Amino acid sequence: MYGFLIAIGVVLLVSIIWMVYRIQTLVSVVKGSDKKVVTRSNNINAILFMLFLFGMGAWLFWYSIKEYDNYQIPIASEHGVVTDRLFWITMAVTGVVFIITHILLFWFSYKYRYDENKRAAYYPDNNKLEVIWTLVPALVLTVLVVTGWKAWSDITSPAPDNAHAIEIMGYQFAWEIRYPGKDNQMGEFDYRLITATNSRGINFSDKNALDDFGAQNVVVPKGEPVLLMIRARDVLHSVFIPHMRVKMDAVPGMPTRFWFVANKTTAEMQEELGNPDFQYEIACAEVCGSGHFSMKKFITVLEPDEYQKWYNEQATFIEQDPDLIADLPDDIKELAAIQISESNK
Ligand SMILES: [Cu+2]
Repeated sequence: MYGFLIAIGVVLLVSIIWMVYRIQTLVSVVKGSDKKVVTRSNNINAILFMLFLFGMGAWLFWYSIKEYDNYQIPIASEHGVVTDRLFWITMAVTGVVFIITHILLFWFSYKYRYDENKRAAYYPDNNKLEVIWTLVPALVLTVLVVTGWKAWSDITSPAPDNAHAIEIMGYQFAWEIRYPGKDNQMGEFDYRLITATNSRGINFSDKNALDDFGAQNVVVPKGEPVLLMIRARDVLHSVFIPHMRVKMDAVPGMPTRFWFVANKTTAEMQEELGNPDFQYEIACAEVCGSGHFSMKKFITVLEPDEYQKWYNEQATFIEQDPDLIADLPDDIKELAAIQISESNK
């Protein structure tokens, strides 16, 4: 509310200043001294253009250098190398064009400001020039878009058959993680089944759900494909794993996915960074409400054999809370009992 009032105040203040300026100009027009005023305000504006060019330019360079390390965090996934290369190529191409065009934009505004003694040259068109400045950007953009599209379709294409499926569901304000259990088949879900004890809405009458289990944090094996099955329970969220260069929206009612191969274990990254406390982080990259900041999880990358060991040690949802299937038909309960006794062997 205060922000809104302050914004209105600023708008009013700016319009008052502008009105005063207009009145001054009108007065000088009436007095017949308007030419001088116009020349002076043109000169002031021309100088402001140059000040802006150098001021903003210097700030931009300073900021880019200061924050450079944040653009360069170590990569821990296979496709991350491709994504980063694309990012820097695009940055270089658009950066060079941005710098040249902005220097020209501000420099021309300064150099060609109003001058009584100058006459503009009549130069209506130049077909050759127009063809060049249409074709060159079109070609460059086509190359950028096609390579970007290829990288994108590699990421979003169906995951390999041997991929480890992991479900990550966003809600206000946390993530819930689910593994498909020994059968590697994720059980169905339905939002109508969500209760206080079944927060993910898992459909336990689907036999694939009987061995599903939850986890506090995401654990994945190194060097093997991982498929993130992403969904949201309430509003838009976004799964962001900076070191893996993974980012995908979590959309209510429209599951999304992202598959990747992590290629450095947490232990290896801790060694590389010289930081024994380092953990890969998962953050929510969609401002999803007042508790957005708390949507933080860790993702641990283990060697495949360590991962298998961890995987086999997890207790299923039903083992932890047998009431989940209390109202279901007897054959489901029997199946669940058989699975539990097998896993305890
Ligand atoms: Cu969120």
